Amino acid sequence: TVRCKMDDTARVSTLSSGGEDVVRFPLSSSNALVIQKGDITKWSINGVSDAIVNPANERMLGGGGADGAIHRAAGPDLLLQACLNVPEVRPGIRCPTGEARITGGFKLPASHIIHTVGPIYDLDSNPATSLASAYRNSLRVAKENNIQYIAFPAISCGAYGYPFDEAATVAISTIKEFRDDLKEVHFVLFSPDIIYQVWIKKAGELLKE
Ligand code: AR6
Repeated sequence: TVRCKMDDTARVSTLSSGGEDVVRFPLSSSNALVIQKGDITKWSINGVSDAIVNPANERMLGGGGADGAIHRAAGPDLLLQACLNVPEVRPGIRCPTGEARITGGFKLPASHIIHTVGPIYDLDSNPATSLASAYRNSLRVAKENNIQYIAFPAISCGAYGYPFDEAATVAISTIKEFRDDLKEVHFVLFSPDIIYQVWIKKAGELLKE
């Protein structure tokens, strides 16, 4: 059920991706940004060319928040082994901040997981650049692997402390750059509810013609 009222820039539709309050923003004639509430571990469009993005840390071996939920839902042993197979670039580091790596989705409904690492807001000297890189590299890895549908959480907006409004600006303006490369880019936003409201408002502002 769609409970919120949107302005003319948004067309409301329900998708079979398990979320609530789904709002669709057309990016071009052939693709769209979709914003919804929900649990990203439940998301899938076709289970073949779809990927969820995991807001991981540089070790890439699991953690709390969405990362913990994704590892549990994918099958912890299977996903941990796949992550261990990702080569270290420095001792203990598999995915430096702003970069992205891909693994299978194992027991998840989505076929792939793209692991990326957002900035720790208070420790990064240029958090907006790092966050934009995390989105951009996730989208690039998706494209290289023929992913057509991708779902992001609000990277860095939990444990990593990124202010929601600033994060939404970076997220949505970076996705705009990729408008022709993927069929649909989704945001699946979990908690707190205000993140969803901030994302919808920002998409309305940034995606206006
Ligand atoms: N589906 C969608 N979004 C979720 C889910 C879910 N199942 N669970 C949480 N979120 P966080 P970060 C939201 O902390 O800030 C981990 O320990 C959450 O409410 O998961 O990038 C990693 O191992 C928040 O809005 O990621 C790293 O060490 C958003 O996802 C560190 O946390 C991001 O919160 C990464 O921190």
